[in-house]
Amino acid sequence: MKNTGTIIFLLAALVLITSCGSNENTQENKKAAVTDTKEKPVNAPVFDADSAYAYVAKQVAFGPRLPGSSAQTKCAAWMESMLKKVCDTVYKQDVHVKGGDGKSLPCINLIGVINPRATGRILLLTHWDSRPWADQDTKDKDKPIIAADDGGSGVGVLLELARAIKGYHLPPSVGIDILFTDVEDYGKSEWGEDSYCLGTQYWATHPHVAGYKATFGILLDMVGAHGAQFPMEGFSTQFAPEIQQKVWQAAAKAGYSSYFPYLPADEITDDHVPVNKLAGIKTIDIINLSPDPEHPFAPHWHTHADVMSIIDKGTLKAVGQTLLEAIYEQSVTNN
Ligand code: AHN
Ligand code: ZN
Repeated sequence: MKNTGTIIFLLAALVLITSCGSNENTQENKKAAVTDTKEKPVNAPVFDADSAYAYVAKQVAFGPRLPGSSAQTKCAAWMESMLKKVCDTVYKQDVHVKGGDGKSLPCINLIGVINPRATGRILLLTHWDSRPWADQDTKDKDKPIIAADDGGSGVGVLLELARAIKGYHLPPSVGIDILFTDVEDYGKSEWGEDSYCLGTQYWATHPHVAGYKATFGILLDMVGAHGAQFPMEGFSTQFAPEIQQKVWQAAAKAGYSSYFPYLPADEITDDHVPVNKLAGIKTIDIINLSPDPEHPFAPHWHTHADVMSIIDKGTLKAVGQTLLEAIYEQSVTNN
């Protein structure tokens, strides 16, 4: 017994001495190891453009998503069910907004939240409604457009992005909020700039969570067309130049500089304006623009040519992969 006790004592002393002697080193090693994990970039997941394309097709199949239509309620129910599969919490704002013509318009905003407790948050938004008029077309100007690109493409990209994140380890310090905003395109220039973006104006003054803030926001608008170009939209450069730089760098890193040229472009009154001005969240717009200030939008814009055949998987991929790159890059710098 005595011998055993002595042996145990000697062993314990040995362990103590050894650990004391190497204490500093061990601490340093630990620190180095932790720093290594923090600084090691988490590779972004792969964006599946086939899946994004299928989501756009599904949305378009509901028909024009006009305020008060059954396509509006059916499409909203589908988007809500899709968000519920890949987000931790889903909020629905089922309200009425006032159109430029004075009409009371049903408006459904959906918000999907990933990692709700994270204080560093990225807001990703896009409108999902269809323009009720094809005013840029030569015929059937008073009929609604299908809006595959201008209303469908952003939803397809963001649903697929959320699905990709769900199957991958997004660090818990990064939160993602996906806002599908309604009644963006019920505007006319003669009614004033404020006649656009009604759903976002509502959300920016009545956020899904009181006092909601995000670190920054990214708006997607017309991100699916063949031959799309995303130069640096002017209001984004004014409101959030550092976010614009970050996203364009992410595009370059992902290999999509040909879609995201470092070129200044027109200022577009779009959903990012109320998010910046009313919600106070630095937000940029990724929007298909031509360098010609006389004709800033693509030829299919607000015409009956805005249908599935205009959608290109290569464009969806460029935008989706760039966003994933920017998000997972953020997760490195956030820590
Ligand atoms: C204006 O035409 C003033 N703004 C463009 C906003 C918009 C409409 N984006 C898509 N459709
Ligand atoms: Zn539009």
